Amino acid sequence: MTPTIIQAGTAAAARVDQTFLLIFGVSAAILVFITLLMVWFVFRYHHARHPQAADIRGNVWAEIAWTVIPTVLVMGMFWSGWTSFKALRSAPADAMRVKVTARMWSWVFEYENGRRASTLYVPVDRAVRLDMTSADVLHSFFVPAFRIKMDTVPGMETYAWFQAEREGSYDILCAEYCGLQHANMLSTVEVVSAEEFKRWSESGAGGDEEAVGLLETYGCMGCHSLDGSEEAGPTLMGIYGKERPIVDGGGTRTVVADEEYLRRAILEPDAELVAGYEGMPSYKEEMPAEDLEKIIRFLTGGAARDLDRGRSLMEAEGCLSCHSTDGSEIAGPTFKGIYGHKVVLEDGTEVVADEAYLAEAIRDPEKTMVKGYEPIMPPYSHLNDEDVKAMIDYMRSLPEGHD
Ligand code: HEC
Ligand code: HEC
Ligand SMILES: [Cu+2]
Repeated sequence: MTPTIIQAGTAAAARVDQTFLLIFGVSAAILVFITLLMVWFVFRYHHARHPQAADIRGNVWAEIAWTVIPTVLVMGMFWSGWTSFKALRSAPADAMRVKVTARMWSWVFEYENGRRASTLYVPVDRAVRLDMTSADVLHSFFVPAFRIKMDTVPGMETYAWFQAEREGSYDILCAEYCGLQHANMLSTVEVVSAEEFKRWSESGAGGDEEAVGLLETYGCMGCHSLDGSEEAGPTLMGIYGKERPIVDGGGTRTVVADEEYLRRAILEPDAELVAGYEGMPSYKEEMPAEDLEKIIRFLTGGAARDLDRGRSLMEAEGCLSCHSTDGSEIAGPTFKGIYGHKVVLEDGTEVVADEAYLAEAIRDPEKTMVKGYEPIMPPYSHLNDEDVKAMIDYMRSLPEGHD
């Protein structure tokens, strides 16, 4: 196995690496020096060569050397450690601020203009300060490429900062075991150009014009509309999060159009054919990854998102890390078919999941404990009526028996 070293993505990360290499280098040199010295002593002072033990006392030069050299080395390591620690902890005052909320099992990033997302978009070459907290238990925000790792603590604010030097996508992990889906508490930092970031944060989508340009260039618009009208292919308006009927043997099955689905629809259209349509050409060979990402970002953002506000809210609030929309069980009951369904509560009573019940279940989950589940759902009392309604509307759009 070859060890992979993730290239440092910030100047501060490069200093952390420097400190690490310095301490490692000094330790390795001392190890080699002491080992060789010991071997030499064993050889040199073997009793065959050195039958008479000598009593040597006092050597000013040796004492100076073994005091000064270690002091210099230790101070050097301390200096390097201290300055790189300072670089990691001193966020510039003019840094862009993003609020980070960790919860089981997702990250929410909230920008100064109120925009929320579950992926951290930031402009390149701009300092970003993250003010972090947790909505439930301890988590730890970890970006290996930036060498930052900071606990998020309920009821307390912690911070971290970075200034990315290169555009690209960097992993975010949770580094504090936080329950069942801990390993899936993943996201990314998307470092984009200043212009692209501006467009993303203002329009709600990453580079709409550019993406529409791409849809035209690749000929997608010849078969797909963005305004709801049907052409040779289904409209792409509001496609994100929609349920799609996919041909399966003689019948159809339902797939929710998430990011992966959209990617597959473009790269391997034959694998999942939308019922009622002829096939579509594959773009696997001709579309570079960056164009694909721009199109996906467009299809999953902005206008498309507004049409499926309920779903995107639930994504941003982390509901979908505990609740599925396809009937499978995660940590909580699935949302599929939940609306109008009979629910058995912990005390044995039965209720029908109408709007009032669902709203209460979201805002005050302890009051409506469903039988057979752990009381791990955090209260969402901060959501306004409109947001709750949007979520419930989305649940209503997931009727049972559409597999
Ligand atoms: C020749 C016409 C044609 C072209 C060109 C075309 N598509 Fe399609 N597309 C279709 C048809 C027909 C379907 C439905 C059948 C299927 O699932 O393949 C479809 C399905 C899709 C879906 C899934 C839609 C859904 O309702 O679930 C997406 C997403 C999509 N296309 C995106 C694109 C993109 C992006 C491009 C350009 C890069 C493109 N298409 C180019 C005809 C086309
Ligand atoms: C940490 C995991 C977790 C998160 C995050 C979470 N839930 Fe839950 N949820 C649960 C569990 C477990 C239950 C069942 C126990 C209970 O009733 O509290 C539940 C119950 C519910 C119920 C009642 C379900 C039923 O069958 O009656 C609704 C509605 C609900 N959640 C909606 C939401 C919404 C909306 C969000 C996001 C705003 C959300 N949940 C976030 C774990 C979670
Ligand atoms: Cu966690």
